[in-house]
Amino acid sequence: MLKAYFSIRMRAAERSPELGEKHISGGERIGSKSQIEPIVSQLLNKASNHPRGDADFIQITVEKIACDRILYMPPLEVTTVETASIEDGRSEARKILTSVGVSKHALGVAFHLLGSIQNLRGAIILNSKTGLRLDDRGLKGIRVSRIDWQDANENLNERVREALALASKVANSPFTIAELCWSDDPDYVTGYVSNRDIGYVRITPLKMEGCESGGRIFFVSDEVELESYINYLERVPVLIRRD
Ligand code: WAQ
Ligand code: MG
Ligand code: MG
Ligand code: MG
Repeated sequence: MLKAYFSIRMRAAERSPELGEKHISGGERIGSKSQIEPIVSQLLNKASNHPRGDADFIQITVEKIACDRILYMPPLEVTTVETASIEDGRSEARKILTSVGVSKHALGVAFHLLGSIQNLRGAIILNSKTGLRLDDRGLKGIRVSRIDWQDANENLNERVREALALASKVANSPFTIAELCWSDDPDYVTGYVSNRDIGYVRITPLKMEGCESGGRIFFVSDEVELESYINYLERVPVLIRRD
């Protein structure tokens, strides 16, 4: 019998007078039946004591996935660029994204969005040439889900492990030109740019400490088949493993 796998997802929010609902934290994991309990506990822990605030709503979803649909792929290669200032960090990110075909205009849109939105739950899909937003999800965005490492004991900290798995899944789609990310957590200033050719390029710092704006931008090609792209990101189960 094939081993059963479960998608285990968390989202935490706080009621906020200004924002209505403020996004605190989210998480997505895949595990076998015996891993459900420790994973739920890890996700609950992640939602609690969060620097974005005190969650007063936490939702955990556990859902069986068809294991014959799981795709396996290797992680992107990781490099780190340290710069002297946020300005330098962002200009490094722009330089790299330009080199893989993202237009100046699309970069302007992307940096404006990530520098101003403080309450984004998922990612924004932008046409890499026109900078037009292609998804219609507003602040919900597109949440990459059904993603994890096959082996939990990768020697990386939890945040990097999570972000690298996500970026590897995103980069694996032929429609992805590149991704730009920095955290919405006020205490985390490292971000990254990634795609299948450049790998996962961590850049630090990309934002100011104390700042709650951040998110993810997926730059896509003109050829994108939006529905199938979003279905891949949200629903196709992916386990990351080294070859
Ligand atoms: N799918 C799509 N977008 C997401 C997801 C997801 N599964 N998870 C987070 N986001 C978006 C959402 O807009 C969040 O507000 C934003 O990204 C930031 O999420 O190598 O920690 O979990 O040192 O705060 C990158 C660098 C850290 C890690 C990113 O993001 C490293 C990070 P956070
Ligand atoms: Mg989060
Ligand atoms: Mg995260
Ligand atoms: Mg966050």
